[in-house]
Amino acid sequence: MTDQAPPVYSGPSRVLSGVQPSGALHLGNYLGALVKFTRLQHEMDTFIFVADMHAITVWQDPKLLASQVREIAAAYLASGLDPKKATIFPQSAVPEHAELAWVFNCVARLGWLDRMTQFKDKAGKHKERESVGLYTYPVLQAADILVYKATHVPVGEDQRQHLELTRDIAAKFNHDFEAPAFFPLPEALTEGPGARIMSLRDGAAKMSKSDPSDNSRLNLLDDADTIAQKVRKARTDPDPLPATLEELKDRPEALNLIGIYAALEGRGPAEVLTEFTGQGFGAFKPKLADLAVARLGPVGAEMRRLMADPAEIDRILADGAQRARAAAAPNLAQVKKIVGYWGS
Ligand code: AQP
Repeated sequence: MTDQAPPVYSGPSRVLSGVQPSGALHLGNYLGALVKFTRLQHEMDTFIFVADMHAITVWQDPKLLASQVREIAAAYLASGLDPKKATIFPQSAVPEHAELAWVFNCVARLGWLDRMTQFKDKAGKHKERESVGLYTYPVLQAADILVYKATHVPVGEDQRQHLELTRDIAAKFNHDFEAPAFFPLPEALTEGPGARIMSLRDGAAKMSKSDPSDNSRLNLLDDADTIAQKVRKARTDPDPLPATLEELKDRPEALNLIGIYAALEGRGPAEVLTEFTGQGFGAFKPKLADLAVARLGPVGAEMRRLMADPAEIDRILADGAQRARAAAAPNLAQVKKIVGYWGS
């Protein structure tokens, strides 16, 4: 008798990812996520959402939320997402995400969520004061992905652990409900330059929208002078740049700036280092500032142009939401049947 190989998911390849409308988009979001979305839309069926349900896990001003959603949509479009190729939509406009999240809340184990480092980082010392939503955020994330049976998820390195949880939830659902290979085990696409851009003020902290210091990040909507000033003020050290990356091991701020330069130019960091070996930051920073302005300036300008016509952004989002619902609804209907809901 031979052991039978477990069945493997055989549906089509699909990309899903999103960004929260929780503040100004920065270089980390751009390189870690947006640039990848734009590339992947030419390779696979692509769904990109604005994660407004995730955003409200921490307080968001209701008067601003809808315009923040439009701003993220504008950033997607300005980065090169084509609404005819990719389905672009607000998460809250597709209720199937929340419905599947409830099922997954009953599949995921408390012990799995207790291990999530992002919750620990965001909650800090006072986790009992945080919303329940912030705690179960990775479960909703699993539903976001699996309601489309997405197979590939382009994200920054910080999201890797959440993707592992998504795989665990998919595998446990398939196993518990005896629905082998019903859900795919999605792959995190984290590789590539820009997967982990660090703060300009602290080489040990990631660049983040919620960092209270605006000088810690380059925002997509910063003007050229602001970008140049932030790069000039970026924390560094007095030593010249060495010949090898190995020698930057204990100089996280310097390593970060080299990494940013490399990611913006689409080169490897070792190659960039070779070009600047022996030079100090007085010489390197103006070159980095020029490069950042050249890359981010046109994206910011296009975002401003798009945001001047909110009705057109709303039209794109409404169309995307309709297409997303059409893709999600049959999968959710199957889940209801598998779970055994009344009337399914
Ligand atoms: N510093 C980063 N380097 C590379 N990628 C990053 N991403 C975020 N920060 C970096 C990636 O951007 C995508 C969208 O992130 P998000 O808005 O969903 O939430 P986040 O990861 O929590 O991003 P922020 O900017 O740090 O927001 P706040 O401060 O609100 O939590 C994801 O793919 C993420 O990996």
